[in-house]
Amino acid sequence: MKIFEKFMRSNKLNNRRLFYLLSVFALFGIVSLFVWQPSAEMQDKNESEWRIQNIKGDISPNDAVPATRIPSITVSTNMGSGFGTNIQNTVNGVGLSSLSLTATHAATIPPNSWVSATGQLTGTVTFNLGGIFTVDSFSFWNQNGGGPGANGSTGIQGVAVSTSTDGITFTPLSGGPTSFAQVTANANVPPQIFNFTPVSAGFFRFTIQSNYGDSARTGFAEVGFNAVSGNVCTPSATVTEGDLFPGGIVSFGVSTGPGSVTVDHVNAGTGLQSLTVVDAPVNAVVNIPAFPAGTFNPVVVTFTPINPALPVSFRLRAASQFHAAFIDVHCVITTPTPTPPIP
Ligand SMILES: [Ca+2]
Repeated sequence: MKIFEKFMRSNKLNNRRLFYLLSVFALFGIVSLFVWQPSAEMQDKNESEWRIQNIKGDISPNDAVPATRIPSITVSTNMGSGFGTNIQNTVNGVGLSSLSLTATHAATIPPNSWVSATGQLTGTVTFNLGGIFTVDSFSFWNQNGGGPGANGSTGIQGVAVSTSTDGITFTPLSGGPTSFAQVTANANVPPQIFNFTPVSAGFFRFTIQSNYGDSARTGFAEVGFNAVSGNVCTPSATVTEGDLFPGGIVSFGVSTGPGSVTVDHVNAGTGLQSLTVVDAPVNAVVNIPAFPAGTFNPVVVTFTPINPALPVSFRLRAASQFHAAFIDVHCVITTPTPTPPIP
């Protein structure tokens, strides 16, 4: 427990804070008992000094959240997790000075950041936004000088960013970054903020290609995504009889959500055989996901306004073998008209 003793000597703590810190040590210690023990993995001096500090700056993920930061993101990776870290530490706000997209992040330590399993330097990290949002920027805090690698060498360098509406088919993010900056500072680090053309997305993915020299692990501290407020409309949908045998209206359940229309064939008959856009959509890019012909499962159609200040409308045609329905989708203007200045 050399690190603990060093930590205790170098900090003048009142009893209350000491109790808090000891509680954190106790909780974290159970998980990380083995990784903090001397071992072959720990012989790297830089990494063995990855220390517990700046806990005071951490906040609870349950704090109130500003409207623009997408609040409930889950994340997964194929790179494993090292040092007792958890990939959720990169989206839950722990380590941030506030739950905002401009907050600073504390020095990276195991409870507030994520590093890969040993040797897993590249791979993917996939963020599930918890719904379809129109996203026009994200804030990224790299693994910093807090460690485990010295001077932020564990941080992500080369990266490709892609997005998806269904979590299966990913498309490169137009105008997205191809690298993240190295962060040598180890306290109160501001984010890198990346702006891009608004994209309708339910998922973001980082395909990590390199780090800044740590031969053992790659990691980062936090990411936050900015949802464009006010222009993700929940449309109205009017269902009318289609162009096949009567019975189209009752064959399909139709519901709407933010930026989406869900079409669900009743659990009988021949199922959903085709789903198409009729004529050119007005002011929208419409995405119809692939689905197995004859499915009885809901199919979620998503759309993004081309100009968020203008109305959207388009018509879908859903069909089974014998019945069809037209679904007219409308969004009114959702961006408030600017108030003229008072003379
Ligand atoms: Ca964090």
